[in-house]
Amino acid sequence: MFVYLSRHYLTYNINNMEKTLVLLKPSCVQRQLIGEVLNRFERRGLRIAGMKMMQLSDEILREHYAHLVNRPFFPSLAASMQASPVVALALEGVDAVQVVRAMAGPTNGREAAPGTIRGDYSMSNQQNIVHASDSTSNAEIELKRFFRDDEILDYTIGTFAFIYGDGEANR
Ligand code: IDP
Ligand code: MG
Repeated sequence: MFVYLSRHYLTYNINNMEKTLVLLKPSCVQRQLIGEVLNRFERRGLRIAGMKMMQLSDEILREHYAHLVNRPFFPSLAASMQASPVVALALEGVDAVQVVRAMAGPTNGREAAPGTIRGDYSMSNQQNIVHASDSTSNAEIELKRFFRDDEILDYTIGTFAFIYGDGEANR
């Protein structure tokens, strides 16, 4: 009875779903790896809540990489991010921020473990295929930077009950 009640409580009173921002960088788009990388997120069970292709402006890049604008490599980083359109993704899941960062692997592709996106597709510290938000607070800020509210779609996927166990995921 207690178990039933606590599960009931979890199911109906806590929303533990997170959304995170991913950018498929020009190093992904130009190497025609969009489908392959997207496939990994889908297979993992993350819901694609938003997706669009866009050419990044100087303004959005200076904001997005504000922590790096004074670094000597910033002009080269900006050029690499503007070399072609990128694909912006809003991905949703339980602990999605941490799950997606782990899937991306560390910044430098040469140091990333095989099995991670960077570890499987990148040989570079800069041309490293994906951006992924590094915290839940940054994810919120970054999602607002790249998506209007009406571009984030609140639909359910039919396999939801087979992606999470009972009471584990609450939308
Ligand atoms: P992250 O993408 O793993 O979060 P950050 O330190 O936030 O790494 O850096 C943002 C991006 O800037 C990296 O993904 C990479 O493309 C680029 N970058 C970081 N450090 C260097 C560097 O030392 N040289 C060139 N590019 C860099
Ligand atoms: Mg970062």
